[in-house]
Amino acid sequence: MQAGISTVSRGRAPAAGTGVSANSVPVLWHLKVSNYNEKARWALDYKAIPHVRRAEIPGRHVAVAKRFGTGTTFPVMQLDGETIGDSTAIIAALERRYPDRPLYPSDPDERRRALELEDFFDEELGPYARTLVVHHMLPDAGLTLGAFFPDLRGPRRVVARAMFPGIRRRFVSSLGISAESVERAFAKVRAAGERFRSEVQPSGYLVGDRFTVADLTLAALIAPAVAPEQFPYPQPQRDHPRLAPVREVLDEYGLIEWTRNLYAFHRGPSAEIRGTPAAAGPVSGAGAPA
Ligand SMILES: N[C@@H](CCC(=O)N[C@@H](CS)C(=O)NCC(=O)O)C(=O)O
Repeated sequence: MQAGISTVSRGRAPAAGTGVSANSVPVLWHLKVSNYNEKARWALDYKAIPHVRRAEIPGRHVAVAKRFGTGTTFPVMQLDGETIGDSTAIIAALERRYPDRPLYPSDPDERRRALELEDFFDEELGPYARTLVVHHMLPDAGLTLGAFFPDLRGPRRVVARAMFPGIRRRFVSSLGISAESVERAFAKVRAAGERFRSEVQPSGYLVGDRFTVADLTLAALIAPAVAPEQFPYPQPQRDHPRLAPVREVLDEYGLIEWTRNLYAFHRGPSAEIRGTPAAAGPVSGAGAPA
């Protein structure tokens, strides 16, 4: 989504139970595995902005986002009394509030190109890369649960495994996974690969000769398929044979190596403030996977 047109709620009270004022440090409501959530996290970490993270369960997050009044998607960020519900708008707000270590180029033409590429990959790649990752994981209950519900342990994991056929159906229906949508997703990922090839500069970056929001967006959106070492949460799909068809397509365009290199050079340490109370969503009730 283009900067400036996402939903923002102003002056909302901080979520009950967070123990953190929405006016003190940024609070990121996120999903650990998700590509758009990684995009927002990476921006916070790249700029070394101390922040609090609240992880939600995939599926349950939709109700949480609705309660915030920002739409139905995560990530959602609380910053300076505003609640922002879109990764592009989150990065735009961070750029304004924390201009150091800019992700936007200072040159106006380069800036326009970087924002255009961010929007292109958000709209034309992110949802399709997600479809392919989920589709290829779903036949394997352990792999899917390990990636999407990394905090499930012991008896809760046993229950989730028993309920997995239902969980799988929810993933399929919420993402609209079918033979046609998977075929279309492969075509979209190929088209994004072509765009990458035509835009990448001799520097190795998409715009000019330094890391920008365009690089961050592309790498974050395919990170669940590439599973780079520096991804901050468990990636049981790393090198997993089930994901091989997705990796093969990305590899045709050099995107596996490019993403791994970007992560190695630019995905620095986390700026998360740890030790705050565990996730306590503004909505109670059991999570409904994806
Ligand atoms: N344009 C949004 C897309 C975010 C998005 O699609 N998030 C997914 C998780 S990866 C989601 O929350 N989906 C729930 C829904 O579509 O209702 C952004 O950039 O933040």
